[in-house]
Amino acid sequence: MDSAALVRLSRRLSYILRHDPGSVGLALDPQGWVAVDELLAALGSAVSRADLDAVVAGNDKRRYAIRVGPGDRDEIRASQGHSVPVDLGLAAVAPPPVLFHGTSAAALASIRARGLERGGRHHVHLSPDVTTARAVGRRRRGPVAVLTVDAAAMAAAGHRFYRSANGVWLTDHVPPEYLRTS
Ligand code: HQG
Repeated sequence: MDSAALVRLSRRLSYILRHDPGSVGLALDPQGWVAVDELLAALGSAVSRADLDAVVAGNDKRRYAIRVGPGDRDEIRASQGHSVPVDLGLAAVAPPPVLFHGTSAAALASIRARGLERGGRHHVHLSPDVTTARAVGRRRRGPVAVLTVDAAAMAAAGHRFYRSANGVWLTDHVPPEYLRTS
């Protein structure tokens, strides 16, 4: 598979493993895992195990994880970003003092009023550095804004933080008082 085809496969995996496994007749287990051989069967003969491994290993954000599951069967899941109900089993951890969120400048008024909301995802996604946050914000139309989150104050107030396997920081909601424009 060439690199463009691998990117397309990654997008397709993201859709299946995060949002709609039923679209190809799959069901995830409660932690989001599905057997690799079942996934390959669902994807059809154009996708090989080597293609799948290339997407998992080569992915810029390490979006997918493969493990040896029960019965020695390889299993795959998305590391974060689900809209279907899954329990990733992440333990709450102390965050760094500040975290960042990249978004569209057009969303700022609403974010200042309501805080950062998780929308269709399970959590609000936060970045460990400004560069990553800016890249996340660039996915939106128009000018990008980067917000700084006072994670230390949030943690002190009892808000929980989680870190996904690929380094994305997750929390339920960021109230407006913990946000400032960077
Ligand atoms: C915005 C990608 C108005 C929020 C990235 C964001 C990330 C509000 C959008 C991951 C709001 C939701 C997640 C409020 C939040 N008013 N707008 N009160 N609260 N928003 O895609 O954080 O490529 O669900 O600022 O790298 O952009 O999928 O979240 O613009 O890690 O692996 O609502 O997606 O990873 O958008 O991105 P999203 P996100 P993947």
